[in-house]
Amino acid sequence: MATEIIKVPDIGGAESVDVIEVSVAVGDTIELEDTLIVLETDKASMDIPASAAGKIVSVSVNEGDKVSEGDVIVEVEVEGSGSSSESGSSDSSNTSSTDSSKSSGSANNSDSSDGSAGSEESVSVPDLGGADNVDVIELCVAPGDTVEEGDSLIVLETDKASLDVPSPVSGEVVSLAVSDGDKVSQGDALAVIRTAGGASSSSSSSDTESASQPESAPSESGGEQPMIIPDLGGSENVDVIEICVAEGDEVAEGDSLIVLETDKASLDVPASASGKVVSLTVKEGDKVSSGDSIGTLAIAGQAASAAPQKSESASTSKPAPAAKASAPAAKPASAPVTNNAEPDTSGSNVYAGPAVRKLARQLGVNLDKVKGSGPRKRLTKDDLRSYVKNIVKQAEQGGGASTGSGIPAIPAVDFSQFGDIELVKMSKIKKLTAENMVRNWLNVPHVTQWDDADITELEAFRKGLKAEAEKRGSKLTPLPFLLKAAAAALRAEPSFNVSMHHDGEHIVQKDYVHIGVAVDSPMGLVVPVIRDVDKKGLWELADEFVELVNKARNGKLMPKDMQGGCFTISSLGAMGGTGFTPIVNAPEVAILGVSKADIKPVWNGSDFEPRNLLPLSLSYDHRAINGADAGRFFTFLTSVLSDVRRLLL
Ligand code: CAO
Repeated sequence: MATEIIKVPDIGGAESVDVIEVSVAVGDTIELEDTLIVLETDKASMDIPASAAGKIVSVSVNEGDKVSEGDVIVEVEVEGSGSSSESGSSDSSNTSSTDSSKSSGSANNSDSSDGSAGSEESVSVPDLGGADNVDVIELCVAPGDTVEEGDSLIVLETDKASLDVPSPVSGEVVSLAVSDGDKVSQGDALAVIRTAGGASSSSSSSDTESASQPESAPSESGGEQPMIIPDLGGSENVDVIEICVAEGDEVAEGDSLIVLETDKASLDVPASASGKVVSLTVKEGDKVSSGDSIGTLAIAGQAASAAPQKSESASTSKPAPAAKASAPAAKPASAPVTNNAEPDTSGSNVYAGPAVRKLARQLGVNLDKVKGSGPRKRLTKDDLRSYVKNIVKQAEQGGGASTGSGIPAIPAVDFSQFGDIELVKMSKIKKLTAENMVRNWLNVPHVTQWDDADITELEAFRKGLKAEAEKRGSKLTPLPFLLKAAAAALRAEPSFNVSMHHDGEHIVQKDYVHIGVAVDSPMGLVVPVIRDVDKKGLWELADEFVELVNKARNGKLMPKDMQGGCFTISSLGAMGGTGFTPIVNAPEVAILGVSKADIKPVWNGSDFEPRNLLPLSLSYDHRAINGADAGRFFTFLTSVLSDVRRLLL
């Protein structure tokens, strides 16, 4: 049977890396690139993908193990292709190879100082991440050109990437040692640049004295050096998912500058030296590649940046800062990810694999807020899921952590510490009501006005109809009168018979008058709607209302019975109270609260007269309705209730 052993590939030189997740088990069928295990160093977590498809025969690692390049991960039974083979370790090419030893490759570069006057710098090809014989596809400068530090000298192209090689110094190009179409490797002579003086004075002077002094790093020019993305193992256009520093920040060597994320790994890019961030040219969401500059670092002391080249005391050539190469010889201000064992001091101490980070970004979750349940508090997808589930649940309950408005959550309280309690399940209607109330309360800028309607005559009229009502089998409470009066007021003051259009640009003016009435049912508060109230008589309204109330209390209301309202009446008159502020039932723009009518003395100009006063409160959406409109509406409403004959007008 054909089997294949998959080993830990090149993990950038890191040794004994923690296995934090084993994603497969014996018997699993895997596809090419499926994640086998997840590794985590101090600075990066990375998925190790399958380099073969098939059925897992054995798994050689467990969660918590430590592995290095070449260790066996799994054995896979593959279809076809005869004998057993191995993959991973040395032949794997999809992980980073941030081998800092490559950075000293400038030594064999010949001294191209031509002995002419002035400070001349010999520039050599920097570390190309291990690539050799790379095509020169463009010459960006010619002898006689003036270049600034960082300007491209040439463009190289491998089969994986094209990369600019920037000038390490400012000055005049004296000569170019390469031509278009040449092939170059690390350390090859590239150009001679006559510096303008000052900036590279230390190295320039050494040049003229032909190799008697060690080369100085470019950072010594003014103490600033670019922060360069190290070798990303061939990955290009990698997402910047986090910026850990800001301009002006002091960083210590090893501090995270930014966090990157590829499909397979998330990794911190640490500072290669201590200093102050002078400029930062990337932002979250940008894409970067190996060698890209992400800003400038003012070095605190210069020893560190000069260090990599000191050993090459015979050389006066200056390798260009590795724009797209790994672990550049000029030691830019970002170091290879896996070469730094410094603790993360960036404050982003979240341990999460790339898949978890990706999911978090898709869900808009701030990982800092999620508690990790894995080793070293590492976040798992389950942690993320339960965090999101919890938030959604609380939001659905109305008063929870997230109302979508950024309002802080009401903290959870263990009430049992104060006495006996019982948890009673909320009905669906109660939960929906809570949700609607929060939504309406937060979305609608409420204004509430109060007034009393003198219903002395109305009540006399209503009581006079009692016998007739009984005969008809009807129940005539004040509510049908309120419905009729509200319908008339909506017609008289159409600014109340509107909704805000969702485009934020329009008002929807309605030419129908459907009114909802809040009904207290055993399941919770429901609002059945009576249609065309303005076209119906009192008896019809009374009967229809009773029918709807019965349906509501028996749980028989259909969704259509509760839709299309233009205005709502909420009556607590039968229960008592002198006033309350009803919440607008959006997308309606107003609601009438009805409290308990009572006989009160009213001054008639010469005497106090006992009158039956009905306390009313009118809440409205101030986006749609102005106070003056509300005043007119309310005055009309109370006058109609005071003299129902006006309904005939
Ligand atoms: N003042 C004094 N008495 C009143 C009154 C008022 N405002 N409103 C009603 N009454 C009287 C009625 O006339 C009736 O007495 P009679 O039988 O002697 O005529 C008695 O109170 C009981 O009325 P009712 O409750 O049977 O009927 P209703 O039409 O007044 O109300 C309903 C029906 C469904 C609106 C009411 O029962 C209800 O469920 N209200 C709850 C509304 C609610 O919870 N709103 C949310 C508040 S927060 O927004």
